[in-house]
Formats: sequence, structure tokens, C-alpha cells
Amino acid sequence: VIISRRKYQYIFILFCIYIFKFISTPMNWTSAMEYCRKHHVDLAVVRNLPENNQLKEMVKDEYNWIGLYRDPWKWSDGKLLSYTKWNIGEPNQGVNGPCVFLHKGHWGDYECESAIYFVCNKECSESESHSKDFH
Ligand SMILES: [Ca+2]
Repeated sequence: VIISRRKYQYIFILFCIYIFKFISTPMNWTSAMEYCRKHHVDLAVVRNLPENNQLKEMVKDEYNWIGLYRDPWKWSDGKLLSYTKWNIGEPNQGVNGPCVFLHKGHWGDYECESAIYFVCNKECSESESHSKDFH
């Protein structure tokens, strides 16, 4: 039993590269990105449906910046899109709305100067990995 538990712990840490950190201080998109880069890793990158659902649970009904912007569309860490969850009618702002928020699990583009909450990617610490699975 101990061996399999240790094995599981090892596997979890291997896959837990980043977790999400909700920041309830409204900022514009660029300031939010700078905040995330200074204190954590970067604005949140959403790579698949489970991660999108995790974000949806974390932020409740708030509007939150994520790391996506249009240049063309890519993540603030330079990654290209492999997954999207646009709301119906989005993206729709043309040149005025190149930054992306998540609201109730769906994405929309919006003016980057708007100050709203945001979500960072944060590195998993060992204690967080443990508390998530063993407590
Ligand atoms: Ca929009």
C-alpha cells in the first residue's frame, strides 16, 4: 500500500506543473499579466475542458481575464490555441477587444483596459500537491 501511495504521489507531482490562482483585485489585462509574472508564473492558460471547468468553479460568476489575446489569438506565454470555449457570438469586438475573459465557463473578447478580476497560473508546491490528494 505504501509503495502504491508513493507511486501515485510521484505521478501526481509529475503532472501538476501549474495550478490556477484567482486574484480578486481588478486590473486591466496588461497589469494583470505583469502581476501574474511577478508573483506567480503568467496569466492562466486553459488547455482543455477539465481545466476550463476547474476555472469555472474557482471564479464563480465573476468576469476574469485569462491569458488569451489576439495577435492573432495566442496565450500570454506564447502558446498557440489548442482548445477554445467561446461563448455564443464571441469573439466579436474587432480591434477594440483583443483580450479574453472567462465568465461562467465561457470566453469572450473585451477591451483590454477594463479592470476586472483575473486568474494566474501558479507553480504547484509540494505541500499543495500533498494537501490536494492526501488530506
Ligand atoms: Ca466580446
